Amino acid sequence: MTDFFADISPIRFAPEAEDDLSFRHYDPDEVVVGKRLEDHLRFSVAWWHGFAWPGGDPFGGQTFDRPWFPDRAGGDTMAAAKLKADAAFEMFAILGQPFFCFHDADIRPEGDGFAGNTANLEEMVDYIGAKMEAGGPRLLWGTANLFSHRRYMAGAATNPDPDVFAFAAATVKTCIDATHRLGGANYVLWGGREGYETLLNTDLARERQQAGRFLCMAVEYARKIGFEGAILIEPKPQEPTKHQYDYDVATVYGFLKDFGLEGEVCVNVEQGHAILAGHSFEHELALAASLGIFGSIDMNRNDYQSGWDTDQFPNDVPEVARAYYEVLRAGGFTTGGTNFDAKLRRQSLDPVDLIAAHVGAMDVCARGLKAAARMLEDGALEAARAARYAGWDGSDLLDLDLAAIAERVEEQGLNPAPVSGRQERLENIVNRYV
Ligand code: XLS
Ligand code: NI
Ligand code: NI
Repeated sequence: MTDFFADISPIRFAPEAEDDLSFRHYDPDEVVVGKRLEDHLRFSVAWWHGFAWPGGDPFGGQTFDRPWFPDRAGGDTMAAAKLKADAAFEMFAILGQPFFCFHDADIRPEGDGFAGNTANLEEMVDYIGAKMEAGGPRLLWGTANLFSHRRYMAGAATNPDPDVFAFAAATVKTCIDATHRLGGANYVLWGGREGYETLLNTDLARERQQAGRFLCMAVEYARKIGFEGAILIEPKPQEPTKHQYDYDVATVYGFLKDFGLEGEVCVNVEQGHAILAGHSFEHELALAASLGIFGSIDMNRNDYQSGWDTDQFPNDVPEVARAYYEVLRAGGFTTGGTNFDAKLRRQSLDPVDLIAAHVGAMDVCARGLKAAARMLEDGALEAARAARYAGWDGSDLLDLDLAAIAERVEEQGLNPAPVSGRQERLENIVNRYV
């Protein structure tokens, strides 16, 4: 037990409450299009931003004062990691969300090389596993941090040094093991530093081959040990390297096709990454669904003015509603969920800020999902879409060749008249619900 969240009681659904620590829109048991909200949204808390991030920015370091941070915990790094886990599970009990996510480096202290890291990870997996068995949330996904340590400064799988590739591959093995042991629903690989700063020192073709082989190895190993969860790539166009190899959903799909993994690996789409790539979140979700690779989401927004990954908690209901509309159209989550890969602003110092951030985000998502469900139930958007393409029903046009089409156009004297796209009317329909 810590006293970090000392006086904060479990958050309840209380739409009329006066305080800011109640859910006004998120009632886990409310049934929306045939499913409880909790089962639709599958909320997850990210260990790294909530408990490991010190509050730094490019101009200054740590602003948060957490008892498990090295400056307060003394030399016993394993005791500090356990204290951090205690606080995390105390927050989970307050929020009542069904899932969490972690990188190896979030939950275990840095060890002495690979063997030390692995021993620390295993000890922390036992510690966390016991808390999960005692009724804590489940693991949405695990992942490996292959980007913070200086050994990875030139990438992990795409590193010019094969020893770094080996260290990273061995580390991914331990992280898949950990995820499997904790019953994870997915395993995620985000590109980290898989990209480059300058072409002048980069063999792009070779690095891409290394990344492809690395991913094949991860998939083969996961299946070999009987891990049944989904394996997900998280696209991101830039940051930390200038050009990341997993730029966006379309790029990742091309990469998967190239290595024969399109049936094995899906995507974890992050809202902020979509924006960095110059897309909307809903575009990336719709594309992933249409390619059959939609897996899960990281629901954290970017500041539209900043041009970098600000990882803010969601607070824009119409934007969130448009995203969940695509999630619902795709049939909803199966193994995936809504992970808040979001961090506090660095001035939000108090433990209660962390709770309030998640409470607000869960409420925004609940409002968004309910609006999306009503839009879908209304049917007007889907009916308009179907009507727009109705001319294709029963058409054999795509089976013909150009000459046959030309003949037909002439024969039938085709002279198509333009039809309204009705965009404003459709936007007005959305506006009824958000
Ligand atoms: C970074 C990513 C990262 C992944 C997990 O921008 O969002 O946090 O979600 O490695
Ligand atoms: Ni991100
Ligand atoms: Ni993310």
